[in-house]
Amino acid sequence: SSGDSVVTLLDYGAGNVRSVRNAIRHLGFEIKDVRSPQDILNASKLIFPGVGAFAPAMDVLKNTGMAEALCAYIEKDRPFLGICLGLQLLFESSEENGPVTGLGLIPGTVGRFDSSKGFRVPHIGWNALKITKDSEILDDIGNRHVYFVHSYRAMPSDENKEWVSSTCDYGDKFIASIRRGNVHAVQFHPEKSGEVGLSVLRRFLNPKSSITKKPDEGKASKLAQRVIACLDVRANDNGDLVVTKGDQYDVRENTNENEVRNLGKPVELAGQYYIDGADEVSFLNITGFRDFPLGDLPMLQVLRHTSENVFVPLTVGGGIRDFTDSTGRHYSSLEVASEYFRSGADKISIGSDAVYAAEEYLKSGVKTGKTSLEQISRVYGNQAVVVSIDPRRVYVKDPQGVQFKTVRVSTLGPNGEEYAWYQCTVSGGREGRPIGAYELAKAVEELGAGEILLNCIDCDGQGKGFDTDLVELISDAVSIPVIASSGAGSVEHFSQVFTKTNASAALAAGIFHRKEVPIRSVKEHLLKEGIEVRI
Ligand code: 1PR
Repeated sequence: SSGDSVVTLLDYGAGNVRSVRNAIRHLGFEIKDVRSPQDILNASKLIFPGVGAFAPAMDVLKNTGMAEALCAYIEKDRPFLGICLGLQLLFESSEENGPVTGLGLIPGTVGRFDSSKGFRVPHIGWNALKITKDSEILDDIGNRHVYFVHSYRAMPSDENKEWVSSTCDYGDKFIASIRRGNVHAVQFHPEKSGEVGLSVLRRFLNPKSSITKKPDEGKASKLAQRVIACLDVRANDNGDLVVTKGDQYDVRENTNENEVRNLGKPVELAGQYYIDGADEVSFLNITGFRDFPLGDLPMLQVLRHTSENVFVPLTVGGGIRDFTDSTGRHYSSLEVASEYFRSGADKISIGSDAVYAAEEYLKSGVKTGKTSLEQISRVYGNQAVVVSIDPRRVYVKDPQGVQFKTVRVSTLGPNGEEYAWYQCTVSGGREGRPIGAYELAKAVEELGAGEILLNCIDCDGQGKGFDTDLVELISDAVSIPVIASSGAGSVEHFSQVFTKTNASAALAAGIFHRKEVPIRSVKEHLLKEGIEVRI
């Protein structure tokens, strides 16, 4: 094959680089995988999408001789693009479980974001950049947002300023990209940054064909509020996977047949939402609590196909737990999650199993390290682990004596109750558990959740707006991002939840599936209301 259309990919097997592969192929390039240090030295273009944690990545690079080859390749000014950890590893050291020594090509230490400044860590979401020098690959970015997901960052200094090509503001003004000659690295994820991200990759892969123009300097922005499209997926009675949508979690039609409501095909709808400007797409395998997902190969197929054309983050949930099949073969929740990641998920979300884990943890006060939540976040990082909460409102007359955190509700209960607590449920809302959403949220944050998807059974499918009492309660209780879900019926509901609460994202399903409110209208409305969004 002609050298020009081949790009060499350094994948040391620590996680999901499927989306990077998909993006490269989408742009018409072939991928050659690095098998030996020599492959690095022979590359004509090298992409290094670092995944996982700093220390294990450095260990692999050193033990395989690839660290030396990488340094030699970069010192010769050969075309290089590092992504995320692939940027951080170029620095002298990192504080991540460290200090740990890095490749030492760029002066500086990679440190953790300081969550005490009131900024949620991990930094997840869309920001614009401040371009500080001509870096060619960023020429199409201008004021547009790109997608970040990380807890550690490198900071600009006098020592490394010749490298820094853009910065981003998130509590700290950190390094968003570096460039020296043919050597580039970005902290954000071009493979997950929509069309803008693809343009970054295209300019790296194909520098000659890029028209040079004076780059727009951009302006660093606040973190954009995300709008997420959610697809509840399950097999219908014919065994076909369909996008369905419940009414307070009841997904069956009110007909004699009582069939599962069918709102479309998962891959098609996800592709449409990407084009329409969704900042993320979530799939929830809503019968995963009873059907084993690895027996449910169509769901993995859905992820594989979706990730070929959807270049924003994908989350998948449902059925992530330990499982023993009918032949006695045991699958750990980590294996289930790994299969989801390998198939194209960027994040997994855990529902029922996180409730049991939180109950245990609150009872014993001990982190066993064995729960699915802990295991998956240890291996893939907490930014890859979402906990999905399915609470139901329980009104009370008097908060005194209620053992769960109550809120004063903005709309009185059916018997004039002024207070409520939010009871967590498992198995798709079928069973209430002795734990509140507030208690659960705090516990799962400690156990390693990186984000909370906050549903509300009372509001689901009602189109009357988000439960802002609940969203306020939870988003103020934790320092990880909270996604408000359930009840969106109009564009105003989105601005309400963002102005009344500290939600980082808002998710909707029904209004998008029924084409009642397009994603674009939601974004335009938020923009008009002065709320930062990615357009
Ligand atoms: O318990 O780990 O197997 O995960 C099961 C997952 O499936 C959980 O994330 C749970 O929320 C979800 N789930 C289970 N049953 C249902 C159901 O509807 N019968 N769906 C279900 C949850 C809520 C949202 C919905 C929003 C927005 N659905 O996904 O998309 O409420 O809807 P709206 O905008 O139309 O109001 P496990």
